Amino acid sequence: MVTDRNLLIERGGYNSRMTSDDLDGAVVALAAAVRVVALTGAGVSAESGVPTFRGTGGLWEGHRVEEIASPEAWRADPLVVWRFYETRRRKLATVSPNPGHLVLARWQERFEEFALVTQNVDGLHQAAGSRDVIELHGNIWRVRCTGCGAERMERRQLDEMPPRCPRCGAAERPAVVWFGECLPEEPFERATRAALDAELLLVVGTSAQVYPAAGLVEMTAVNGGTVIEVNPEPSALAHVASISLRGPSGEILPRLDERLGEAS
Ligand code: BJW
Ligand code: ZN
Repeated sequence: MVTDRNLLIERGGYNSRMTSDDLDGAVVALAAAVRVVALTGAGVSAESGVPTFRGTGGLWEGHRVEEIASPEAWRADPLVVWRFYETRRRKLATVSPNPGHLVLARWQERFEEFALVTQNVDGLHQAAGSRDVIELHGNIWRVRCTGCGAERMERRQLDEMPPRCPRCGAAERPAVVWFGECLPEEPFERATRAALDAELLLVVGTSAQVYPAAGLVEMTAVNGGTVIEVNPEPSALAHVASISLRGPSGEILPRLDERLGEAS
């Protein structure tokens, strides 16, 4: 008989660090949960070919993300900032959701209450079919006028950088949240309520180094909710997790989903 433990041993690599007990525990916790929240980060898109911010490949032309995703960088040189974002946008235009995104999209049907909170700006959860995604750090496909504040979707390749507002002609910036900027109020409030109410919070593919998003994990834990981490590496909040599933989310989430299907 092929058991999870056989599979883990056979597959080696990341999965050899996850025991079948961890997976069993996660399945039991998920099967019993009514109010479930998933908080995702860049790692959930890694298997779609989207680079993460930190760790290997976390630099862009020698800049750390903190240096370029900031109002100071924008003030110093909007063109450098736009080149960074336009390079990412063009790359993102060629990628698709991976099995991890697809499972999270299916889970909006599986659980009575399911909230998907993401730090990602890539729109891949929506492309996978997730509705009502709570975007904490904005969306790379939206631009915001620095003059009148109007926002619009702009998916086309930019022939002028920075693009200009069709209403007032001022420079537009990416409608994303940079360091030192407040998170958009309504999504952050919704995420906070969901995290405080959650019986179970899955923390998927985030280093949990950036606040206030990472603070959501602590909110669930302090309120007595179960935290399950899905990440090949321990995040900064790994100690808060009751269960750690060490591996790529594009493999772990489908296995959890399959096991949940068998359990129901
Ligand atoms: C896999 C995988 C696979 C790999 N499967 N996993 C001290 C304490 C508390 C807060 C602060 C502080 N000092 C400064 C602050 C505030 C600051 C902050 O948190 N800084 C820290 C870095 C210290 N936060 C802010 O400024 C925020 N605003 C704020 O606090 O407002 C209040 C305020 C106002 C005024 C003054 C002061 C405070 C705003 C934060 C905005 C973050 N913006 C970015 C850019 C968005 C736009 C863009 O995309 O360009 O958001 S930065 C970047 O980091 C992006 C991400 O959403 C965010 C989080 O990164 P994430 O997703 O965790 O990615 P990585 O790369 O870090 O991790 C990837 C993970 O995936 C790893 O763990 C891998 O192992 C894993 N992985 N492959 C699953 N296959
Ligand atoms: Zn304008």
